[in-house]
Amino acid sequence: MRTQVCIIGGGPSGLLLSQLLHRAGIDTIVLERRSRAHVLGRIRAGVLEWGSVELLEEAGVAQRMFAEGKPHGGTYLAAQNRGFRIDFERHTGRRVMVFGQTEVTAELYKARDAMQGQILHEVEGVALHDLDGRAPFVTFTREGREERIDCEFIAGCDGFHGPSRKAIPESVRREYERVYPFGWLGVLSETPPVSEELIYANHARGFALCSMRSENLSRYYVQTPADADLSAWDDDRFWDELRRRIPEDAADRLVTGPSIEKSIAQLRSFVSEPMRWGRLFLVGDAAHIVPPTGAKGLNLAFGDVRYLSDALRAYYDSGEAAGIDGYSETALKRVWKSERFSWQLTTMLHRFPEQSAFDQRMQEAELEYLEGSPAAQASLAENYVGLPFYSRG
Ligand code: RFL
Ligand code: PHB
Repeated sequence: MRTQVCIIGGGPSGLLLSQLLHRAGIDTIVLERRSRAHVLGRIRAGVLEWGSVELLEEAGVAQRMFAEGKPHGGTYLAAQNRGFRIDFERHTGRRVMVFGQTEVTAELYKARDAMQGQILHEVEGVALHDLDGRAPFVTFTREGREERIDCEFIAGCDGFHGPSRKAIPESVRREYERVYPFGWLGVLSETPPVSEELIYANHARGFALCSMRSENLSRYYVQTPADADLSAWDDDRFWDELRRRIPEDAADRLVTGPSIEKSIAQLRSFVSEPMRWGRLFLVGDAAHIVPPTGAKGLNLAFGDVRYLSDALRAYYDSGEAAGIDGYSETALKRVWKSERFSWQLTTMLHRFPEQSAFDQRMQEAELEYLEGSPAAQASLAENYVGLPFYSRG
């Protein structure tokens, strides 16, 4: 097989890149290790920056998002039962869109199918070759047969555990990492959300988050120790714990019900540099991970997709290579700013096992400062709704 851009990974990054390139007349093949049902069964992100919304619009997959998604003009932060609101619209003139990653991915699959996009599922043993030459290729096994795709570029959209990042020689790669000493236990339930907007709660028992997918689908999280055992968390224990950590008025309103999904995610900050090596470009979670506290992971991934699709379009339209040559540097600037924001919000809102009395006071002071300072609120809002693309800073 032959294509212009071979895309490894059929998650949101790989599918969106494939869709945008296809609309620009650039041929792609997507290789995905899992079945489509498995990819669509993963419950992940819920909040899209407006820049992500616009990119999905440009890709022609925004119709259902605009019909069913909910724009949010602010969010609540709470500490020890007291809450205050950060008004995104007042501080930035912008909003975010609450619409699940699962739905975004489903819409992307539909659009790729409608355009006869090639997505090969359940491929095994994907390996990348000759990345530093002019003729890279990818090998893999499908239905027991060895196959090969020759291409001009490879986009590594294969998430944190995929093979693409590791195909960059260790002598070239630099990795930066912080693993947090806790995880998030997430529950999805067919119940009305407790609040119209999200609630991020700092509490002595640990962080909690109230989010949602629709009028009758809620997504809640509580901080757990890093080694927490999912089987020890039945629904009753989860709801009890959540109720204790959120402001009393919200706890009184909370409607509980059976969980329809429950999982634990470890929290991590991670960046691998560079994001380009030869003819390979890393995109999304393959290159960087943020803790979910700032709702940045999927949005950062889509930011990479925007930079890379612009760069490849310019290259194929007019031979202009500045975009692809500068991809890593341009993308990393925005990545590090989102890493900073996600780390800072995580540090401000979670209980750390080794937290000293001093650390505790710092957290309280930071939250009080935020509550009282329009400048601090504007800064949080600016980061939460999404930093600009192609800015000079
Ligand atoms: P993905 O989604 O991991 O997709 C990678 C795909 O590559 C496939 N793959 C392979 N394919 C072929 N060969 C191989 N050897 C392969 N190895 C892997 C995988 O099967 C998969 O289909 O990465 P991508 O596309 O870069 O997308 C990134 C996002 O999924 C991720 O950043 C977000 O989900 C993070 N995230 C959030 N981001 C937000 O912007 N807002 C949020 O509110 C938000 N909440 C979250 C989150 C992530 C969470 N978890 C579980 C980590 C909440 C949670 C709980
Ligand atoms: C979610 O709805 O899953 C969600 C929302 C906000 C976050 C993280 C996750 O910061």
